[in-house]
Amino acid sequence: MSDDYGSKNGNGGELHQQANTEANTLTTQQGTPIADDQNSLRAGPRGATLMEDQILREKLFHFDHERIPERVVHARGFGAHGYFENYDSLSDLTCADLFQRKGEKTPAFVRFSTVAGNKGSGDLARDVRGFAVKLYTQEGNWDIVGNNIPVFFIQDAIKFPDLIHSAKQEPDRGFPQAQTAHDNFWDFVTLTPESVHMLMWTMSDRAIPRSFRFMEGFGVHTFRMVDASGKSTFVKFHWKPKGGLQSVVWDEALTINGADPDFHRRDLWDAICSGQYPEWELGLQVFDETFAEEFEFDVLDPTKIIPEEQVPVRPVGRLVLDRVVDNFFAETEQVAFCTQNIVPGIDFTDDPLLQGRNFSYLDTQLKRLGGPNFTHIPVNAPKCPMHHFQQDGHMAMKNPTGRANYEPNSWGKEEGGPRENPDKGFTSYPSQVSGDKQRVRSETFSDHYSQARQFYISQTEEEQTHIADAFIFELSKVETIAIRERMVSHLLNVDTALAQSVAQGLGIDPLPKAAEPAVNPRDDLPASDALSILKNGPKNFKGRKLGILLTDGADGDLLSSIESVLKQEGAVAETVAPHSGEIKDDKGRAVAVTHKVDGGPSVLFDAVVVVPSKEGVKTLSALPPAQNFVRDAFHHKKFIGFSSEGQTLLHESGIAYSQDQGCTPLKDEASVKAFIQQCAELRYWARP
Ligand code: HDE
Repeated sequence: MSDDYGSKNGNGGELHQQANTEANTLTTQQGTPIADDQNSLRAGPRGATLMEDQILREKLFHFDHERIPERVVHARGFGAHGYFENYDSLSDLTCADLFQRKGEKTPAFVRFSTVAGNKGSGDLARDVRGFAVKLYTQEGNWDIVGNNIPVFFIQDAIKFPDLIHSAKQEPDRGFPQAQTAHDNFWDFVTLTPESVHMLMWTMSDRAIPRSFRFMEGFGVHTFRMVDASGKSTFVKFHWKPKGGLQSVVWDEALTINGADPDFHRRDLWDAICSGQYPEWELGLQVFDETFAEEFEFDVLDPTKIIPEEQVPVRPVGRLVLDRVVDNFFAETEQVAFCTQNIVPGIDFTDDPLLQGRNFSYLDTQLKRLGGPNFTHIPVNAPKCPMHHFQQDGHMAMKNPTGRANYEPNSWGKEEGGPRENPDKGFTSYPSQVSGDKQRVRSETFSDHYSQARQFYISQTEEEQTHIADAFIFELSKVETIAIRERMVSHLLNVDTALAQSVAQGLGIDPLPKAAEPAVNPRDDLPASDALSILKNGPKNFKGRKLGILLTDGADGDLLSSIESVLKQEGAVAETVAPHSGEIKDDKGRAVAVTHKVDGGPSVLFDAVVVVPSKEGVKTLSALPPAQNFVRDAFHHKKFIGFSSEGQTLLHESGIAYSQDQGCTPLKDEASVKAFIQQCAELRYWARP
């Protein structure tokens, strides 16, 4: 590691650097060259270590302080750099600088995360995903700190610590980790009916995305856009993945967490490193005060959506992630998102959750990053000019020069430093504020079930089954029967069939009485296709991964066809074989093996093909992991392609492939092409 702070401050560091980098010599933090980094200083070869060893002490001191507190929520995350490209001028809506010019690119840093798990937890937990975007605009950093689900569990910030305490590991035993399948969570949410809508989302496949690349992002709250004349419009932010939506199924999630707990971070890293830059479109739902007043629900209530059928999403630009981090700690761990980081042209609303967040994020950065100068860390520093009189504090890296550190001052234009700018500067939208000071929840926030029902009826049958299964799984881990019953009593206000199937799965008989609603739920809200994942899947196999199970002597022509079709499609493949290293195909060509079969289960892939040799298939058929590879793929409704030799493995594994339209024989390039086209559907849902 080289340290160039000295040279930046112009205090003579350049000279030292020269001396040390010339020889590439290992040094202490103070720059002293180190002669021996293998042995500490001892009194004789077998004697005690000497306190005098300043090199040992410095090294251990630094090591002992490597950790900073992990985020209290969203601890597990992964970030990448990219840019936002504006499609067209939005000056009719906002004076925000980044939206003024067509084609303008604004640098961005994005961090995806789970919420409940600790930093080292698995990526495939059933959980909300954070989708936090920092836009380094020319008029300051704008953070859209959103999630992959457009609503939240609670309506008021004062309940956030309770929600998170209940979701995280229980305080006496310290488990379970990274999951909500336990009594405390379900106790809290069933006593908090405003959570019911969000629970429908977290029990859906939205909470087990296949990849960060294939999930939506939402700003959740209603924000304002303000134009140059001061006119304000309400707006909700949406990030729509160009590659379409995709989730795994629960059984896959369980296995992936063991086979590759870093599945999501590896996926993002691999995609960017191979030049397949993930992309999202930023969409706006724009509406005015009149719509807000007429809408069935309160637009300040973060447990509600505005259906896209009512207010269409207008695409305004694209977000592209094209650069991985150089250093995980420096960037992903130290990045500090703050909801209150907005820019001229963007403003808050009175959403009570957003108001609480605006206090909380700055506060948390002080705790995590240890001082008020976290904007000096490169990933947090604005990329536009900055001039202010804030000074000193821990780790101050960018220190003002000159005499003036206050204003007003009379030191003249040059020496006196920056001045406020009423024309360009941020001005809050002058919304009317009045009311009695009181602790109260607006009655317009009290319908907790109608949109939960709307979400449910918008799902395909398959997705509805997954929701019921997820409720059953989670509640089956809840030991207190009364809590399970309480959840069913809420579901009775959402959809009777859903409540019945959950009750049946839990062995609850008779059904409890429906929970007493604050206001009667409506059953006239129409289904919205935008709420289903399966109705918004990809149109091709681009960016997806094929698993190729093969052996020595595999059909080289078929392998070449697979390779070329995947390349045309923009998809990738990994190979799985009985041994590591490489295999030789029947043309003698060496093919690198990505996974030995017991370390490469089919859950890691979007579709699979089986291409062994005649001899090789005997080996595979005798290997339980190879049998599981195809059995799991079949059970998870994946598309399976197979050569004539590969068919034997399907047969030996007891798979009913012959009548199954999702199992396709591969002979030549044309059949491979047809197979990959079929794979765009991602799963053969018709499989019983
Ligand atoms: Fe957060 N949230 N949050 N949150 N949140 C944090 O900030 C908080 C909420 C979200 O990748 C913390 O830097 C309160 C909603 C994301 O670094 C903390 C409330 C939404 C991230 C915090 C909420 C989010 C955070 C923890 C209720 C979706 C990760 C560490 C009033 C719209 C950002 C940190 C990253 C992180 C507080 C509710 C999204 C403690 C008090 C709603 C994506 O400040």
